[in-house]
Amino acid sequence: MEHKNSVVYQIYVKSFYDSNGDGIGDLNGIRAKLPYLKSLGVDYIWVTPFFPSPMFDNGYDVADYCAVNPMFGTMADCEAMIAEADKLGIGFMFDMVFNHTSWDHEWFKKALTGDPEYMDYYIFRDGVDGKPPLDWTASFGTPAWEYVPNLDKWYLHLFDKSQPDLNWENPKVRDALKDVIRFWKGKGVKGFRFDVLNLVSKPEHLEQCGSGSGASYCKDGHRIHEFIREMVTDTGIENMVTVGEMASTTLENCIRYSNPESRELAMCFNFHHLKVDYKNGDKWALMPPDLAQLHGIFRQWQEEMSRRGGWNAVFWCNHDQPRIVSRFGDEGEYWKQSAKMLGTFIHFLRGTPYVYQGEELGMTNAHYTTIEQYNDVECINYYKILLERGLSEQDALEVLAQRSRDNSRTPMQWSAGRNAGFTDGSPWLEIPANYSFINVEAEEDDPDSILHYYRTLIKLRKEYPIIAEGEVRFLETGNERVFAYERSLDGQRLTVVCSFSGQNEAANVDLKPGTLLLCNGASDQMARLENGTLALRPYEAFAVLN
Ligand code: TEU
Ligand code: CA
Repeated sequence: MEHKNSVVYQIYVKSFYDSNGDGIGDLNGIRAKLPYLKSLGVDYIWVTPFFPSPMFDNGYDVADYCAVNPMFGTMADCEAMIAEADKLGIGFMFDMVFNHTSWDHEWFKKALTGDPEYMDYYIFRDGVDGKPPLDWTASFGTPAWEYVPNLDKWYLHLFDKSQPDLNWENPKVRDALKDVIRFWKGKGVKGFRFDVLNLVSKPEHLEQCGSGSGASYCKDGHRIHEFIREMVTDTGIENMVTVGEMASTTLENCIRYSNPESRELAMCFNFHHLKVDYKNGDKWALMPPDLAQLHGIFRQWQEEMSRRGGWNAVFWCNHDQPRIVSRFGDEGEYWKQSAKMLGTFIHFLRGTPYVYQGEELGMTNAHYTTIEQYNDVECINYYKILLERGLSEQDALEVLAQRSRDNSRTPMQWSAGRNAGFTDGSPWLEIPANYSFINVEAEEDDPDSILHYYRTLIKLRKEYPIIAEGEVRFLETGNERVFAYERSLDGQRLTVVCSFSGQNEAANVDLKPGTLLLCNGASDQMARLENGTLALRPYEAFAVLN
């Protein structure tokens, strides 16, 4: 399958490139930067929602699935963007937010007038003694049910209250969503990303659920595989690049979602590896990453998916995650080495790698120090919750500085010029000061840059089939800070070693002499073998082919 050999680049449109000086990235901005993306070597671009939206969740609250938000451009701009990418051999993947609509969507507006046909597009229930039908919390920290006085009913929203959940039990809803896929397919889109797709099948006996996180009751629901297969086969997208965002899913389900035999999706995102620094599973409680756990998760998922025919998206970054170099790497002395090491680890794994805008530059967290600098609804809600929990303002801001989704949403750093070359106007979100040296222009000029290293990572996948197709096996290194794995194909072997440590480390890896495909230091700094033990420099990474 073609997607195994591909690399996907994710664009957060609002922060990518502003073509008209209003401080907001737009579709013509993407168009203008297509040559840059071509030079990077990526095959697909996943672009986050740019559809009409009141923007309570920055576009993940869609008011019309088949139109363009004027803030981002016009349908003509969109068509031109698709056509120009096509000429360069790059395909677009559009982001389908099908678990919920915006409350500004015409379906929901009709539902609110009491029209029974449209009320059945959503999940309305009676309350219990003036309280919501269930004591559920939504993902952004609020209750998951909202009261509508004129209907005397409550509706379910697993995210913001401006994002009412759709009722997938209603075949009219499923059919309407299929039309959206057909619409964009008709415009020449080559693939789709499905937002929180594994939450769409709600529990059969909703009223009997317990209390707690609403999403935890809805994940991988009883009709989920049926719904996905129906959507995919009815719209004829089985052979396109499709990826489902699967919140808190299981390995078992991910294999089923992505195994070609089940005719569901090409691949899945899951996030288990990005929770290893959540204290007691709480995103808003800080803890250094548990590397043993991180290793265990990768080992289990990689090996099982490989053995049983599943396929995953492999990634560190997206628009919901803090920047990886700030998180599992080092922003200081080992900024370059650690960013390259993290890229190496992901790109040689079994799966389709995703690069999130700016990751290829080693962009860092935002380092905001006041609540006014933030924009995202989730972190603004949680700031209040953290204060209610008794944290001081300073401690709450420290948590946000590490966990806010805005860390990844700061504008793309194109140059050391005004506003990092992102806009001529004033940027909608503040740009970190380090754009003076972390930017595309500077890194184009530096042969040793993170940007050039990512280019090489992407190119190697095209040159060595073992990277796309090989089996994977994790190796015991005897050091929990040093990860090693082996890919194998037709008698060939690729050994990848990555140190997740800011110190010198020793590790046991049975390394046979071979061709050094890539390493993140000067070659004389490459891992040294002493009596069968590897001596590794801080954040050292390399790959050897035998
Ligand atoms: O995210 C779904 C999701 O569960 C998260 O990644 C979520 O943002 C995080 O767990 C909160 O801690 C998707 C989109 O990627 C996100 O931007 C949207 O806000 C969300 O769905 C709702 O559409
Ligand atoms: Ca703009």
